Amino acid sequence: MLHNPMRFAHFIDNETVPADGGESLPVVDPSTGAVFAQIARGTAGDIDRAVAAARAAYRGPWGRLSATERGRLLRRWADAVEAHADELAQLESQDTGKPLKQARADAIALARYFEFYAGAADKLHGQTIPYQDGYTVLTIREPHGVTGHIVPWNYPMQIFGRSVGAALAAGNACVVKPAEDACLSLLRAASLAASVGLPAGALNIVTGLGPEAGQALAEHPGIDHISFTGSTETGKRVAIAAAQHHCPVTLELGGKSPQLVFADADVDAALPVLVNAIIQNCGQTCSAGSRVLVERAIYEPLLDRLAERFAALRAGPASMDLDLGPLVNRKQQQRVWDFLSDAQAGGVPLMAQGEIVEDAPAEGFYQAPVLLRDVPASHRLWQDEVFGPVLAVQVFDDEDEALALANGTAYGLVAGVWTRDGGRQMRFARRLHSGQVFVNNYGAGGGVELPFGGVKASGYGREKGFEALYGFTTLKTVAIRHG
Ligand code: TXE
Repeated sequence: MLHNPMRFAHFIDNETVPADGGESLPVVDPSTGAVFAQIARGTAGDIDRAVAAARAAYRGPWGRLSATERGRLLRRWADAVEAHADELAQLESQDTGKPLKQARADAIALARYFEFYAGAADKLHGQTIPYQDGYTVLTIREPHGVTGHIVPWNYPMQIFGRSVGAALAAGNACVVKPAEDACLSLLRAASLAASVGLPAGALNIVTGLGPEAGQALAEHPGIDHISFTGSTETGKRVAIAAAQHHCPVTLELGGKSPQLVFADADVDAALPVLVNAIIQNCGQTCSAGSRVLVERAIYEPLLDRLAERFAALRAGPASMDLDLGPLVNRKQQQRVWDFLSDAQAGGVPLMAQGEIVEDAPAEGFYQAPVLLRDVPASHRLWQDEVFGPVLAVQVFDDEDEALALANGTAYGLVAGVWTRDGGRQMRFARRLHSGQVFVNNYGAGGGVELPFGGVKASGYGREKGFEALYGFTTLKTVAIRHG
């Protein structure tokens, strides 16, 4: 059997494989704080084995498939994921604490990634380039070979889908290291891939700790490209390890994304979006809209309306499907508490907060959503990623000040601007320093088709959309002199 409800092994060569060192790690349910499963604790030996399986697949049956056949396999995988969406959602919801409806949306997004890349697989092609007389010059897009994928715990299915879907469509064989906090849905999705006929070795998953299995993957000389999503610090470590063996890297490292609301904005449309952008997944979203900047003329009334909404929000167990589930683990909960005590120490005014429902287990990692106003630009709550349901709000007087505040952090992943003024929409679309800009909406990371990634400390390279396929290929130029 490929999937055991209590003990989960690695997935290598379409088989379940126990850890090389025989050790396992506990899996904790964030809603209760209780251990409910065990995963294999991967070692460098397990990574070796997975890389060898991927290399053999790349040189063998998987590498010989046409782009159209790869696309058909991804399409069948998409259908299998959709058919098992409830089961995948259940696993991911218990594993991460996200409310069931969010987990179900993520399972559907996983299927959608495979569907998108299934269609794109045989539409990725090179060019012919006009050159000197007597030459024909063409470019060929080739897979890197064996790609490594280090996936975080906040959106395991979505991040796996965008990265592995594109890598496989482009013809690579993959080795995935999910986060130790959230691997169950990915192991199940891999077994579905095997069941629809994905050749053995094309996709391998090694579970385990970041500094062990993750580091071994980043350092492995048999890895030809790494895509990493996670913290800025770990991203740097991965890039340094990859540089030792000349391995290209795509880094998606989170953000401190602003939304700017001008006095002429449609505030009724903006309000639910402003709230959802910070509470979705309990604020543990790389593209969370964690800062809101408001033009002075509507500052107080908008704050009042935000406060009313925050006060009505409820956090509770994932299975209750409330506005928020728990945070993923104790470490993340402590991180949010540290930010909040700094806010208190710095005299940042608390405008409103939601509630944790009474029957939420005391050992769960809950955090009520918090609204803070007049947050100084110098405060770490304005500058650093909290990765929790904490919204920082500040006022501005004119476009220049709004832009300086919005761009004035180390990050640059996503930004939103709310205004009816067409000229201003374009000015901000151009001048906001970030990988995505939303005008009169805020994507919060959604949009399978939309290239996604950051500037500055938010990383480099692009995932999602057609653009990701360029990242998962290398370009060869062929110059033919024929006279
Ligand atoms: O991240 P890590 P953590 C941010 C967020 C959060 C903070 C810390 O602010 O509060 O990071 O979270 C693997 N070599 N984001 O500690 O360490 C690890 O096993 C190779 C933003 O969980 O970056 C996991 O699979 N891999 C973010 C992945 O890296 C290593 C999502 C992410 O873990 C490794 C998550 C190593 N030495 C956190 N050490 C986003 N951009 O959405 C760890 N890992």
